[in-house]
Amino acid sequence: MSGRIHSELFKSKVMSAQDAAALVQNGWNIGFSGFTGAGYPKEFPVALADVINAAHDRGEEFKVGVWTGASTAPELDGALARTGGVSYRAPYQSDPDMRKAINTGVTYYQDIHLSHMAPQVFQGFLGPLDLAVVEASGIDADGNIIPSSSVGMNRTYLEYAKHIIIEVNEWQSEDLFGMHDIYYPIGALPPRRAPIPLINPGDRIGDQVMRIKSEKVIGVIVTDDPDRNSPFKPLDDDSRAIANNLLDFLSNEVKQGRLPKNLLPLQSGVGNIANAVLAGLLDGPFERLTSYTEVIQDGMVDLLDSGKLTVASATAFSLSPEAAHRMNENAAKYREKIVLRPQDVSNHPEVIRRLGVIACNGMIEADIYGNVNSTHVMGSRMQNGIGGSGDFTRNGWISSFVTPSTAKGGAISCIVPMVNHVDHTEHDVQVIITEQGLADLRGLAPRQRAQVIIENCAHPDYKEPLREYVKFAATKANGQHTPHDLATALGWHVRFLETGTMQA
Ligand code: 0RQ
Repeated sequence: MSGRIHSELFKSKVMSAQDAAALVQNGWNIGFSGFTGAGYPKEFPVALADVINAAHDRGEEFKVGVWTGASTAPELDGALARTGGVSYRAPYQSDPDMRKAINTGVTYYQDIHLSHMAPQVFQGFLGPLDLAVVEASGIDADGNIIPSSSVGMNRTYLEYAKHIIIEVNEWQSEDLFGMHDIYYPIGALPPRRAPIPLINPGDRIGDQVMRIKSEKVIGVIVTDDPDRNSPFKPLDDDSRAIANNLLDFLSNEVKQGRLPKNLLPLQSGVGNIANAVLAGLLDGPFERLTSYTEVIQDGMVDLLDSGKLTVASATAFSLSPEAAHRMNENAAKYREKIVLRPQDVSNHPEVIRRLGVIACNGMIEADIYGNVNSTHVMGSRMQNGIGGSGDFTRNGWISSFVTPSTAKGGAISCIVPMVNHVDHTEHDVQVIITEQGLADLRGLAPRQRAQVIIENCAHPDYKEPLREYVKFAATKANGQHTPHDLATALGWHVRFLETGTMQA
């Protein structure tokens, strides 16, 4: 029996993952914990995949809807996607097998802003939730859940679901207790919604544990499995150049008096470039930094260790194995400086706007007028999803996007005449950064933006073709505000699909 379960009632509900999975019925919607590979249930989804496969082998239909906080791991998204039994998936994923299920048309995917997921569930927009399966680092004597390495959608799913299964994971540090801040009033519906009383990134405004109705709990599973902690790639020259361009820009903002010396709360997306930006901050001139973001990755933990970052607010970790080990060993120390919140608080538009968050996210491509595509490859294929990038971009003090100027060995320009899908419109995007340079779009009209984006950000191989497009579009366009030649605007993508390169 696990020493992490302090409630007698819940001790009596311990069962195997297989027995728990056998309780699921065809057609159920299941809300799983998990955000960027942290705090997702590890054994139940694999057991559920076996149940689905066995039903399919018998020739029976068995499909489930899969709701999460954000991306999970091969044991959850991967295992379930491979069954072909996921009918619906929301809101963010990055698993190769789930991506395949979506792009082959097996799974319907709804790419919802992460801050919208909880309100949409409570508003009833996504239908009923039959089951919540949530990882915990423990259950206290009163039957409350002590969260693990992510909070994400857990509070919402535990409240909204008809049934609950808890995975108590002994791999997670017990010292995570006290790191979480579960703010309940945010679940209220209009007209009972009230302002969120969060003034500084590190403020604690809620509970340390999540309350549940014990009668809804149909099973408790005990596990001892690590999170999906992927190592970061070593920093390459492009990532370093992109990071330096952003840091120079921020230094100049301080010089111009538009930002205080310790900047404003930072949000940084996931991935290697974001980590390079954080590494750059470690060597940079800024002190007493704060962060109001959704994921805490290695670079942020290093910044906390160095004392350059005083506090980090997020909803989850996204750590390398080495940093996860460090976190597990030292959670009691880190919980003084780290707050993990539900994703509808970490990503709340009003809070982000009021705190003045500096947003920096990755993108697939941008067009010459400043529209950004974060999600689609060549018009139709889903990569990951919008995640929290929209929450932070529209509401940030400064909203920036980073990408290498080319992809696939130079066959693709990440600066194109027209994006093949728009996630972030020209109205929201203020700064675009590649290894070539930085385009500051603030105060510029579309035709002015085209000039700085092409000259500062495009790869030398694509600069002249982009300049030619601008000239040609001006002769064909039916207006000179955002001149386009609709017949050729997506021609570069078409050429890539037909020939394997955007180069003429
Ligand atoms: O393809 O996987 O086949 O190698 O796209 O590109 O360069 O590895 O970049 O991992 O930083 O991801 C936008 C996807 C960038 C990410 C995106 C191909 C490229 C590669 C991945 P391969 P990289 P990254 C916080 C905020 C949305 C969510 C978000 C993302 C693959 O940043 O998901 O911001 N953002 N959330 O070759 C065709 C192009 C391409 C291209 C790159 N122009 N055309 N393919 N690729 N550029 C986190 C959360 O919200 C949880």
